[in-house]
Amino acid sequence: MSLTRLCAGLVTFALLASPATSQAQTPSVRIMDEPGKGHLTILIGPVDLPSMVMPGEHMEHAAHMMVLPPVQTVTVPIDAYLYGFGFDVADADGKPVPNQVVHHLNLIDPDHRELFLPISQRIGAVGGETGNQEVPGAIKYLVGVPMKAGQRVVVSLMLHNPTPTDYHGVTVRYYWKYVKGGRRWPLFSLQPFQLDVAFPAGDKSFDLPPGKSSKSYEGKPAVPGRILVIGGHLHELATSLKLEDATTNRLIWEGKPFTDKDGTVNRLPVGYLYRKLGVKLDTSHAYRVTVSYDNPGADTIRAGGMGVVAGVFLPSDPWPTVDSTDPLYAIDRKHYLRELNGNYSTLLAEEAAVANPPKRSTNRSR
Ligand SMILES: [Cu+2]
Repeated sequence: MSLTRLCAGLVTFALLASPATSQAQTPSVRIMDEPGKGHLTILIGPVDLPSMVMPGEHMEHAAHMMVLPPVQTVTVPIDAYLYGFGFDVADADGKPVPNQVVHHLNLIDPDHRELFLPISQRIGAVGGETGNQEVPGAIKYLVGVPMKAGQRVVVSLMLHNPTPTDYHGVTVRYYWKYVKGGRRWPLFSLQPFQLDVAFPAGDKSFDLPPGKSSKSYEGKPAVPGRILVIGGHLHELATSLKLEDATTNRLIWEGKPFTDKDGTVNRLPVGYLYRKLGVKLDTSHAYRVTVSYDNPGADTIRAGGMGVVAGVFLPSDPWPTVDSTDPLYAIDRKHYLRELNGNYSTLLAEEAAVANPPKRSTNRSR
């Protein structure tokens, strides 16, 4: 069994285990400005990562070694426009650690909404297969994602170690490349967006039945504008990820996963749509993300699937603020803070149980 598929299967297990690990070290999350490099850097660690690979043993036995540093919120120190990102991992001695130890890193802005849903905005996500990316060429001097000093960012990281080597004192360093705010340029403020087949809330992984299957989610954008850059994330055995205008049945983008020259599976091409001035989104239309899988085995792969389109959007209206009293906002926030676990229907059931606790029998002495 391949590591990628296995690790995907471990996600749900790890989320249910609380606390995930007993660490001798206390990992922290901090953000810092590195003006010399033009980097706004988020550091998470240190964390010990013993190898999950045990000779002659089945990998499932190592599931408890999924490492979840606590979810923390940091405050952006400067006004900046972001035009790219990257990440690397180092051990206690500063030696490089393979990027594949990062299972998922999610960066969430709790004060701005998503394009297609009234939930917190996803402003960054990487996994071991994600390369470093930036807006190419001179475009970065024309566009950027605005960040304001004082803005909050929620940082959620899941680590594992599918390599045969133990790593100690591991720190993950995620950095945004930026140009300073307060200039005449960038001229255009961009917004990141995601449309996930497992929206509106809850765990983003789902089971893969044998054979061909697909999963979709549809939403309407809150503001009109243009998609300039589009890509996404999926898991092994995926055959396609696409975004369509569901109102007109027009295909906007389709990505077919490929294996790159380094042998990394599940890479998706990134579409730079600005060459045709982007793809226009209309608030009266619904847009649909669909991921397709083909599982050649006889068994369902638990939590083996994932499918999310992510991109950069040029809104033509001001970006709407969040309504923190919206029930969907609240339930999504509890999920990313790991206060609630499970898929959307599980979350709804848990919320209902809290609101209407089952009546206790009267003859029980408590
Ligand atoms: Cu995934």
